[in-house]
Amino acid sequence: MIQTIFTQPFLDQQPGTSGLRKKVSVFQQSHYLENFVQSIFDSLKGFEGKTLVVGGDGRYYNRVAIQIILKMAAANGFGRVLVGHDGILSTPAASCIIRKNQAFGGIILSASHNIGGVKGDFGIKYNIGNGGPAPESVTEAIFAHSQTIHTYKILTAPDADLSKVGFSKLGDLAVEVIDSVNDYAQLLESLFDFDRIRELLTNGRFRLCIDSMHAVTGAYAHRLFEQRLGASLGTVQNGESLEDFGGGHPDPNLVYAHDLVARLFGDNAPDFGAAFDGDGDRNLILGRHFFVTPSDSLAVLAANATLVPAYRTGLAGIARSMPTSQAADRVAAHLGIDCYETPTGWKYFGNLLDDGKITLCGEESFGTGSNHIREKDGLWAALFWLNILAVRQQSIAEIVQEHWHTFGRNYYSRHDYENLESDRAHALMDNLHGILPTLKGKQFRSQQVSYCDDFTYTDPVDGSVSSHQGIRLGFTNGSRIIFRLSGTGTQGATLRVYLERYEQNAAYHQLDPQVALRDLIDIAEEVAQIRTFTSRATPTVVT
Ligand code: G16
Repeated sequence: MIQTIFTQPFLDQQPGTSGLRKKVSVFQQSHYLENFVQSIFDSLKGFEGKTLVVGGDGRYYNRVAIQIILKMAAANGFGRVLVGHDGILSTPAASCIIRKNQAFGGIILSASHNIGGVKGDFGIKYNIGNGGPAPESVTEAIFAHSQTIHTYKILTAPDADLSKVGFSKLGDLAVEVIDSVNDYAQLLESLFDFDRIRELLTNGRFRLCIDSMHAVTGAYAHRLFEQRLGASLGTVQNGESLEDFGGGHPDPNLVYAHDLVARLFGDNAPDFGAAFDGDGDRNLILGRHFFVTPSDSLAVLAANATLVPAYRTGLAGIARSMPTSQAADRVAAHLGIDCYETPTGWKYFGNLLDDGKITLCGEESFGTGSNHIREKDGLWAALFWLNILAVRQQSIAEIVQEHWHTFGRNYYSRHDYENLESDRAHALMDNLHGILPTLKGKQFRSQQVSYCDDFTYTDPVDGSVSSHQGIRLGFTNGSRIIFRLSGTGTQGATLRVYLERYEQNAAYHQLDPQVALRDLIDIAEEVAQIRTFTSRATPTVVT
């Protein structure tokens, strides 16, 4: 039976950089999830009888939420849902499945790299039929509906059995439980030279270490690296997916992926290490005693793309988010292709990919991807690197250093001040806004400001305008400092300070980035008065 339930709006259901993310306890309030799901459905038109893809990263509350969503999809008139086995789909796999089945859209349950468990975070986002995150026009409509909602529809029925691959029915809704890995693994296999990668991984010399951080990629990584590519058993560490990610923080950076970092920077280190986040779309790439920044990773992948079967004929263009370093721009210029600068958020790449303007895209926040799906893709990035290594037969450090030699090095770092009092973080940003008009032409230490603004993006495909996307301070020598507040946190506010300096001279390519960026770090403090506004002397996380 379809029931119409009366409810009242929650005023805090505005999607952030990537969907709605809140503490589990917030989602557990009566009607909270239901209101948001109904707001999604009420914002869409023409889905009656169509297919919806549903899955999540397996974090705590995934199972409960999926059953609610299935019953609401049934009550609202979807014809079919494709749902991952046990409710599990990595974000890239969900994107792949939406595209492959020409589904109307998908609902992905994840709070990405945020901590999980009962006391952790939960999240939900809607992806459109191209497989990518809903654009701002849709997320704004969802939020608007959530502010006036007074009823939602749900089917009264026993839970669907998601423990077996197969078909069942919920009312008139066909429920198809699919293998979480198959389609996605096949897609990746079609892009890369698996024979060559297998040769590399089984030559008895090359050593690989993959860290799934007890998050969703465990099953995917076991299947791809150990079963399909012949890497030895044990290559995938922390491969068992757990609802609380084993108590860890599934954010693949130098701080939170400490196990992997310790191995790759320890004695007798492996040749290659990669880690992925909660929902499998982020990646960390390490060589022996070598960290590849996400910005450099995008640039190196672009420069070497023709070594990989899927990109053999070249790239249409590249895009990077505004705070990502300009290393990729140099490669694009060299290749004679366009490079687009978008706001932070994968959703801004969708139109560029759909329109064929770009082939590769990436962000400083450990996200890299291509036109194969419409989400960033952690395992794809690791395989891309392995394909390059298999062809070039060089180490990661050699490849990156050669890259710097050819293109120059964009020293880069991000300083995060997490869990700040929201008012104080906003006061800091307001102050920056206030002084923006006075900064142009000013000299700070060795640097002169050539431009300063609050970044506005006009989508070249549909003309939509996104403003207030971060404060940029550009200097005459190409260095940049960017300030923005994170849109993915669930507690207080997080200030991100992005620092970039270009160095062409190879004699200066081996500096510690924190040393190379010292002047800019000091200027950021001087301009933004971080200590005064936040009472913090140092950042929480430096990557
Ligand atoms: C999300 C978005 C990314 C964005 C990142 C950081 O990643 O999909 O595009 O770069 O958040 O956003 P912020 O700086 O606002 O915290 P994920 O992996 O969390 O979905």
